[in-house]
Amino acid sequence: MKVCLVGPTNSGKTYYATTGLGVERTHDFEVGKGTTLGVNLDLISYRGHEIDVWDTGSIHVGLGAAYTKNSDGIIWFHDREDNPLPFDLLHDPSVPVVHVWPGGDRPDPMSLLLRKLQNTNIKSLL
Ligand SMILES: Nc1nc2c(ncn2[C@@H]2O[C@H](COP(=O)(O)OP(=O)(O)O)[C@@H](O)[C@H]2O)c(=O)[nH]1
Ligand SMILES: [Mg+2]
Repeated sequence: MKVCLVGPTNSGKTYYATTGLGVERTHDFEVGKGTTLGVNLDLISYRGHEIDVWDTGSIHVGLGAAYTKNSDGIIWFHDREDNPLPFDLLHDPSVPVVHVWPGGDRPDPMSLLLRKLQNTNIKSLL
């Protein structure tokens, strides 16, 4: 399954990908040391799901919107000013999006996304 992290620069995408998921990682991308170039890819095993995490860049966008194609889910990080995304999302409107707002306690966005995906799949079977 493919999950894309999108949002303006410094909204916490790479921080979440590197430290927020609480899973073993296949790579270590540097967080807080400059900006993501294009995209960071990581395959994680998360609560029994194999997930390709696409942590997109927001200054050096590279292929930008094209990274979001064929995502199963999107996690959209917002900053305090709620700056716009660096590129338009190219995703099917039926693909679930979880929004992450700065500060405070929040439920883990990846588990929220998995729950949304499960609900969508159940509905499609009914
Ligand atoms: N303590 C803490 N620092 C964060 C959090 N999210 C982002 N940061 C810090 O904010 C800066 C930018 O985060 P980063 O993940 O690189 O932003 P990106 O541009 O969206 O990938 C880094 O210095 C992070 O350490 C968070 O939830 N908690
Ligand atoms: Mg980044």
